[in-house]
Amino acid sequence: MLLRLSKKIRYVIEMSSLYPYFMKRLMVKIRTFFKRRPLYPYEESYQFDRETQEKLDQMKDLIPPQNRGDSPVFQANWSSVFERQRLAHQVAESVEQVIGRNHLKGELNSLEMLRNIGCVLLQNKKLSHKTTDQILTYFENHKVYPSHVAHFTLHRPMPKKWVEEKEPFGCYDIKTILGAPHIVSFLTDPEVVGLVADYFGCLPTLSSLNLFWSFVAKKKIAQGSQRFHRDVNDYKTLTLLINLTDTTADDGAHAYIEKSHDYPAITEIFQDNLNDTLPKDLNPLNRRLRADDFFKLPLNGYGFDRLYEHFFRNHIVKIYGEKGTVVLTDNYGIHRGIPPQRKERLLLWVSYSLTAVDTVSVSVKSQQRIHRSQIKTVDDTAANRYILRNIVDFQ
Ligand SMILES: O=C(O)CCC(=O)C(=O)O
Ligand SMILES: [Fe+2]
Repeated sequence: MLLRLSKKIRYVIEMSSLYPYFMKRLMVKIRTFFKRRPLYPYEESYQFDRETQEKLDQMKDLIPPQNRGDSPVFQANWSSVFERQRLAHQVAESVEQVIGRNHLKGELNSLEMLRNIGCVLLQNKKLSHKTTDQILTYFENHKVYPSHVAHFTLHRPMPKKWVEEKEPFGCYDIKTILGAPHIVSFLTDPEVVGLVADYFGCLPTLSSLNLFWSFVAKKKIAQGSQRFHRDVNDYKTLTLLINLTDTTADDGAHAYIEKSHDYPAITEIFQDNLNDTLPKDLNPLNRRLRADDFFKLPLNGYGFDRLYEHFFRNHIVKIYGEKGTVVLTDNYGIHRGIPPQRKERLLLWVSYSLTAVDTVSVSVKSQQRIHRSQIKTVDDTAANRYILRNIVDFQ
């Protein structure tokens, strides 16, 4: 009884640096509940070009709404990692049946690496310094939202120097991101999309696009997504992380627990005997932990950093590198951003999933897309219209 109480108290304390993060989300929910207008450019609901809409309608006949990430009743609370895997297969098969794969093919070594480890450095996709510098200059001249993603902001965008004094993160909305040079064409890179499609077993949907600053940590405390967690947006997700500033281990690295992305992989690194030395107050259950328990932790796995360190210390990799470095990760695997100590970091993320839309999953209005007439570098193909439908209006 006493132990249980002490565990709860410990968890509450452990979570304290996450309260501002959860508080902001709660405030956004309250705003939405009271029908306050979003503070970012938005659309009431996405309308798609006719061909894409027809395909989505066919998918509706094959996939029940609770398994479709673009439906408000989508259930991301699968009962186990095995259930998630089973649903992933089912949904991918249906998407494949409707959309096909368009002969896209990824590189085999990278696919192996993704499957075995959960993340891979895409060396041949590295952006040149000239490209990253042009992108950086563009963003330095735009105001930022004092938020980690634009649709969770509680304020309108403001000058970066104001935001960096007070906030751990600052970000841009989709319209601003896509207005930057070079970014759009990267999103439909056939090798990257092919790799994602091979991993999923179907053509992906671009489900989330974000570009944000991680500012130098004020009190050296990890905030929000700088604590270990899983991203649980769909039955399968992959995220491209593209550094737009130079990063080092202490300045802008992303930490990933190798092999934590699926069950067969985690069993390769899970050591039962580490239960023997696990401090009692770190154990969330009253029994020895098993590998599959690491997929069932509450709050998307937030708040268990010391538990992960105990079991997986030797498998936490820090991913960093020169500006332009591109990494593809299965972000269901346990990961975090490391709070920068001396130098801020600008990171572009591009998430692909089976059917999910990130704003639908958090019940806020979708960010405004860019119109196809504003992007000259992307081919107007059926595949591109489907993949990019949440960020580009092809009507
Ligand atoms: O900042 C990072 O490297 C990770 C961000 C992240 O995990 C998230 O936003 O969910
Ligand atoms: Fe994350």
